[in-house]
Amino acid sequence: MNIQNIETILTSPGRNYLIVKIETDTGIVGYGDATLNGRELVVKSFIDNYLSDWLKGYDADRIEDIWQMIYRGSYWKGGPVWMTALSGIDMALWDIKGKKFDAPLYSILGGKVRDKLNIYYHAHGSTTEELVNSCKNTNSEYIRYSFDTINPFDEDETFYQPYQNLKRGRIEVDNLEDSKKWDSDIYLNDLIKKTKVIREELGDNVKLIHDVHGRLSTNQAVKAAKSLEQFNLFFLEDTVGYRNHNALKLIKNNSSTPIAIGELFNTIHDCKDIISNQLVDFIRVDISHFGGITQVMKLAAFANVYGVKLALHGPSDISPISHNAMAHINLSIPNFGIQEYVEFDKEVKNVFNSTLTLEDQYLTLPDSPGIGVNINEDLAKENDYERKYLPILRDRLGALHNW
Ligand code: KDG
Ligand code: MG
Repeated sequence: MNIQNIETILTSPGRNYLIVKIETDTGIVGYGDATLNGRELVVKSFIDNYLSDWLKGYDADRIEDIWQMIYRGSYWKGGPVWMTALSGIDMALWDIKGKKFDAPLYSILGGKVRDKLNIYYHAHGSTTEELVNSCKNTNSEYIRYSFDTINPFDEDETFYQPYQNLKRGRIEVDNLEDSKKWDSDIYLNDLIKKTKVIREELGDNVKLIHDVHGRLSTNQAVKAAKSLEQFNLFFLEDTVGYRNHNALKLIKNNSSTPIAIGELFNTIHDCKDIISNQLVDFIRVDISHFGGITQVMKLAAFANVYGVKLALHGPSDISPISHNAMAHINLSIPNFGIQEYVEFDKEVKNVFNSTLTLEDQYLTLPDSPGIGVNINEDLAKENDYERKYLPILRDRLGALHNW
């Protein structure tokens, strides 16, 4: 079963997604997700200009060998562009393998160890009242809350926090120069106050999650984890920048707040030390930037040795193909923690016809073969790419800040 053709389809049904399509000489076709938010054209060019011709004629069954060829077979490797391209190809090959054996991916990965998956819901508000209402409106057990903070010294200025739903999660700017303002001290005070109110208003049993987005200094992050300890979070995400592993040591030594990190990691080497040193409780890599199904399965096995659970990154800026692939993994590994999930808009669902179902706060998958997403290619091609970026952040004096 040889690879006959590899092509990319860049589509924008409300936001940009890059699909990898692999055709084989048996007629079986597989689809993968190679979307890198705001840098889609670079990944597309890497696949179209380098990887596609290289892999034509290769045996599509040899997924591990192809993975090693793209990663180890090249002197230059790693990084988000490289690993997103590799992830897209890897997913498409697993889709082909499932279709070849007429089996759902979870069955090929070892079979189900659970029947369904729980997810967390996103709540957001600018004022405390809006935020509490948004949390209540989720009607769910697991809530990831985020909020905008009004600058107390200038009420016309708001410090924005990103959150996930298709509209708001969409990258908002057309120009790389466009920036948003940020102040970590003011945000940190607001975080502690708002968390207290949410816990009081929603009671002891809801599981609360907050994403700091790496926007705090080490000392501020320690203070956040310590101060929030009394509110019993399910986890606190990305307290500090992604390579600051020593800071995680300080955070862990100073509080029992569960810690999550991982969406910016690209290989197992980025996180092996924090896992083996027990500096993280939930590892949340992004399947489409971390080497696809092949590498996430290896990470899951490694993390399981240390009792670390998976809470994979599941924003709306990766496509339903990634969400389906993650569900297959989560159904078949012992150390599933929780899944981040968003309901996609109708426009997206029309292009990506997915078998993943959300019902009563749980995700389930039927036993259809492969990853389980059919692409309406004609519709995908009608939705032209729109150039958009994530905004950059500047502090109140104008200096660049971690996003
Ligand atoms: O493109 C950036 C988003 O994927 C990111 O802001 C989402 O941090 C995120 C999360 O945890 O979903
Ligand atoms: Mg995050």
